[in-house]
Amino acid sequence: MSTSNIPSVGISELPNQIYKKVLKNANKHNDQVLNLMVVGESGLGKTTFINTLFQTTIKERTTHYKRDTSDDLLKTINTKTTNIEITRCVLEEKNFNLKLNLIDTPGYGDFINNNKAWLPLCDFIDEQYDHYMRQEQQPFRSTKFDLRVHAVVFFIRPTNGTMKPLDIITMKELSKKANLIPVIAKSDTLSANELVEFKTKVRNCIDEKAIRIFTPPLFEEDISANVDEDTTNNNKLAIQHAKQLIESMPFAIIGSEDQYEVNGNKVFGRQYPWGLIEVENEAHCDFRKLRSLLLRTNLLDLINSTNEIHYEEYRKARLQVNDENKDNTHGINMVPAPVRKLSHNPRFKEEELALKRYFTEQVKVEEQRFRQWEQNIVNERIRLNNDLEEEQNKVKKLEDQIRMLQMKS
Ligand SMILES: Nc1nc2c(ncn2[C@@H]2O[C@H](COP(=O)(O)OP(=O)(O)O)[C@@H](O)[C@H]2O)c(=O)[nH]1
Ligand SMILES: [Mg+2]
Repeated sequence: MSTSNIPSVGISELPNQIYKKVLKNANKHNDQVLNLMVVGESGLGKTTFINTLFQTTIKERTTHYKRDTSDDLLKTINTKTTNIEITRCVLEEKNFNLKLNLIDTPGYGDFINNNKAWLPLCDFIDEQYDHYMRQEQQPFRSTKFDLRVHAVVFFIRPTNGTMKPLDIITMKELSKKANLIPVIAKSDTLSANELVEFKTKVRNCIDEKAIRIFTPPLFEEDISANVDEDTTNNNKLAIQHAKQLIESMPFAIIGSEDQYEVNGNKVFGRQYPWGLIEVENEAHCDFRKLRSLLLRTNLLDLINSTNEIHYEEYRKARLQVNDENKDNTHGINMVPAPVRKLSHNPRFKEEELALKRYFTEQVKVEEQRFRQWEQNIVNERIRLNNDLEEEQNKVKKLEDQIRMLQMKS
């Protein structure tokens, strides 16, 4: 990947105060980690979005690894995946290091029975809280592995109609556990008017169903604080930017890994017979706004609210359960492992069905083989009986001959 024309994402261009806050926070924990999860039906451009985010943001991709939740036997029976795939990279700017973990979740909504399709996703988020909580209980805990999901970018199918019930309920469930950021996927497939209409529909639906989405905080009280003029102006700019972000939600996004030349500059975009749609052009889509929210202006809000609200809620709930079970723990206050709910996973359900079918067929084949074998034995017995009868007849004949001979002599 060429890195020469990648613009700086601008962590160091943050309003001064926020930049200092980010730096302070980062130094405290050495590096800052941001874990982003993408969720949505197949084909809505999640993988493309991750790659676009990399290519427009990241200077160097360090590692790539997969966390595969399937086991080999099941994979040979059903190759369709609801895996969790994690791509890691480090974003470096000045003295600031941001470790970015992008969590892709292919397979959501792909099944015939999508009942509770959100559960594997919620389970993954809970597992990370649980893992972090266990590390907090260790006596030596200076460096912690942290894969708590700081934001879930939820991809909504662009339509003229309404949102899918499965998406509504999944958004609702995810929003109880993490910062949810809904986006309208492939927004280039809607006309400008359709997009405005659909955005309104999605916003109304979010209000109606009381889905708690992440909203950039305004910090208006900072304006009235007794600070110098520069800081006040910076704060005003930050509030203005936050208001713009809120007005544009849910962000209409476009992903592309193809570059085109515009006025001598290479830009990512999608080429149509009637023109080029540019990923990073604010007049064409909200990709820049989303990237700014995630990696720039609201990076710290996402991290802090995950820690202070979502993780805290999980921790409290877990400790409460633990308190109720205290009598059984012999005074040791360890966190019990969460109950695994694999049977809710539609992928496992379908694999279970496939396994059952496979075993039923195998049993049939074996039964058939056994019957054939039984028949062979019966046939063999009949043959042996016949042989025996024949031999007995022969013996009888010989005995008769002997008797005849004896009588003659
Ligand atoms: N029109 C349009 N197509 C897109 C966009 N993003 C991705 N695609 C295309 O949609 C297809 C599926 O994308 P992919 O990223 O694999 O989707 P995923 O299954 O959600 O990971 C690919 O052919 C992409 O090139 C977009 O913003 N607009
Ligand atoms: Mg994909």
